[in-house]
Amino acid sequence: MLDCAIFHLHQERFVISTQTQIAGSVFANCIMNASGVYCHSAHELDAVQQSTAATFVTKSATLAPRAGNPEPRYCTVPFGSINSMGLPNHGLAYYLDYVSQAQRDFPGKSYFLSITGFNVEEDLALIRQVQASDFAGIVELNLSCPNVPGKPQTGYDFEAVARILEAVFALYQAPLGIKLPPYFDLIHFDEIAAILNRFPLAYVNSVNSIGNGLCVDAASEAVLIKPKGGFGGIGGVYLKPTALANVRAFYERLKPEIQIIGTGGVVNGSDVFEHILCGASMVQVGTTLQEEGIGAFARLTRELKEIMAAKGYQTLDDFRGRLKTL
Ligand code: RRO
Repeated sequence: MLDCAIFHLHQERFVISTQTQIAGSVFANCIMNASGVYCHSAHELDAVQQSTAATFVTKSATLAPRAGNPEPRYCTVPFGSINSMGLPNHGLAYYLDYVSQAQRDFPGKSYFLSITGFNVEEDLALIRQVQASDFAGIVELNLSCPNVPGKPQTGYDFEAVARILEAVFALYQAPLGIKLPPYFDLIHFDEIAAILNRFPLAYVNSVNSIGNGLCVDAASEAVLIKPKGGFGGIGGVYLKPTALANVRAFYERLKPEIQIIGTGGVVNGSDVFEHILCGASMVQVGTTLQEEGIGAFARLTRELKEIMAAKGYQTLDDFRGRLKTL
């Protein structure tokens, strides 16, 4: 079993576990998909289910299905990816049905349902639909989609974040986390963390893609994706230092009840290790999963365990958050 592999190191037997917990739910592994990758259709979600991933998060669901932006809208670049998908999804009812079936098929497993509205009324309508269902997992409210023309990223409007969370938690008391955009200024970390600490959030997921980057093909002298004149969210290797900074900054500022999910720039087991060292309790994989496919979960888990074995760590608690400063 991958989640309790036995490593032989210096003649000693180590049982290495990558088990973790989010909002009281136990997961056998700490690596899962990032919303947007392998989670649009039942077929893709089945593949994540059948892999060594901890669990899955769905594509961010809106009230009604959306086709998203015109193609091409995703492109791989040497150090990552650019996307302007524009929230293509099958609508909340589709993902609620899928999770409901998964809950029946695998009792005891917990799933993440990502939702996003275009204003607070839509957020509340989504939440009411979740409440009216048999959903028993963790809701992730996406406050950071960078790719809907004319719609700003909510996470950069701190007053809007406060208003949304006040309205949402007045209605919903079950486990709920938020997906945030990357922040780049220490004062912004202080300000947004002070707001988030007022709410019973289960977790903060940092980070979404770096919004509105631009990748250019010099040969054709053109942009790589069609929507918004080529502007799109940047993922992959480019994202890792920013993602780690956000995980660390929130780990240092949020009350301990608010856990951190680390997302951004995970290519190998060391990247997963670094996210956890900075304070993450779960690590999500986007661009690498898109490029490598579902086998990425087993490889990343094996590589993380090899690092843990070499360092003599048996559980994530042995090193989570224990980043040293100089
Ligand atoms: O669908 C998208 O364009 C998208 C979303 Br909702 C998101 O949260 N992050 C991203 O990079 N793309």
